[in-house]
Amino acid sequence: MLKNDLFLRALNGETVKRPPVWLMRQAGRYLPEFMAIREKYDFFTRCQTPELASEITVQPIRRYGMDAAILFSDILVIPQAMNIEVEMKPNFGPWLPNPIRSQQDVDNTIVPNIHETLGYVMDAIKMTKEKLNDEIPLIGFAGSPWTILCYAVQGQGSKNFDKAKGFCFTKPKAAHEMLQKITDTTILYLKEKVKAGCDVVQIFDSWGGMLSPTDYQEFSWKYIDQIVEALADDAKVIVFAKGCWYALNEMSKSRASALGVDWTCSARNARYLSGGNITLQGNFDPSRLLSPPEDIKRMVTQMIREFGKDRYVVNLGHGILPNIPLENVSAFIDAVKEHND
Ligand code: 1CP
Repeated sequence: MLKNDLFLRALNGETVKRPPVWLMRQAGRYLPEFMAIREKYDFFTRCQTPELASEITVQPIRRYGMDAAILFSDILVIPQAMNIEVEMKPNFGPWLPNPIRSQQDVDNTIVPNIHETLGYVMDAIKMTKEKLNDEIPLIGFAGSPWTILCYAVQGQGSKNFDKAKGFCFTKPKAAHEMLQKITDTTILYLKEKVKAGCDVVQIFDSWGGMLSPTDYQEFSWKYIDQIVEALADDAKVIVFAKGCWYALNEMSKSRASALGVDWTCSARNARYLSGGNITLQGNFDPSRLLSPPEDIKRMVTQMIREFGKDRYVVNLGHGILPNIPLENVSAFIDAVKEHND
């Protein structure tokens, strides 16, 4: 039994005293204790060493006491396990030297044995659960198949993922085969993560908003929905699709326990589009954490009033930025914890 199960109760739609709070990308980036580890070990060493990954996961919890922890890892461990080389270049980001551009490239990828390729993630989960000592739930995550395909084809981050979109529109058969392979791998992976101890899983569709509403259904939602269906009996599933307010209605009919909302969609509109019954998560503008602490507190209170305290998880509308003052994060978390309407 978890000592603080507020997050799980909000995902269940139960009445709560205050909404739970955690921050997307809370592990890493802005914390000095993370930067100290980052100086000593390269990115994939941090991911692949359970002692380091579990330590980075609990760092923000020790400092701020969020209501959920998210495992330190990356969405790009999936293409890596599928036989696609992925490097993380300092001050540049992901770099995939041999991107997927043809049917032959798709054929060369594999749906891997999860224990052989990603066993280190399961070890990190087990070690993190020990460190968390049943205080709060642990979130495991994966990228959506579309968002993974974006990197696998583009070969790096991008403002528009033009090569990834071009691949889907000119070689749809190869693209769908690739998306299905990523989906199959992700289902196996997330099921193992739940078995290893994750209480909740979140699917990050960071680049879903690059697609038109029609293309979104074909190239992204169709595959996310397969993952949600496959996992729903095992764990609570949250779908965060940035820029995809237009899909909230369709998503609300799935077996997801909660839907993420970014800051371009109002609480009222998100509630309306999602039918009013499903738990929503979000949607503070990450840049708004640059505001003075008293402004942050006022805006958080306002945001909780707009979403309502029930069926709601307080979060940002995307990941926390690296340049946020530590006391501003405190103001955000404290405002939620002090909330009692
Ligand atoms: O050396 C470093 O520290 C590199 C920075 C870094 C970190 C800290 C990367 C490279 N990944 C991560 C960890 C990470 N990535 C987590 C761990 C938990 C946490 O930080 O709380 C998570 C949840 C992710 C997920 C992730 N990676 C997403 C989805 C969420 C989102 O922010 O949209 C995406 C798109 C990535 C790709 C990625 N990995 C790293 C970078 C710099 C990027 C983004 C590149 C781009 O902008 O395209």
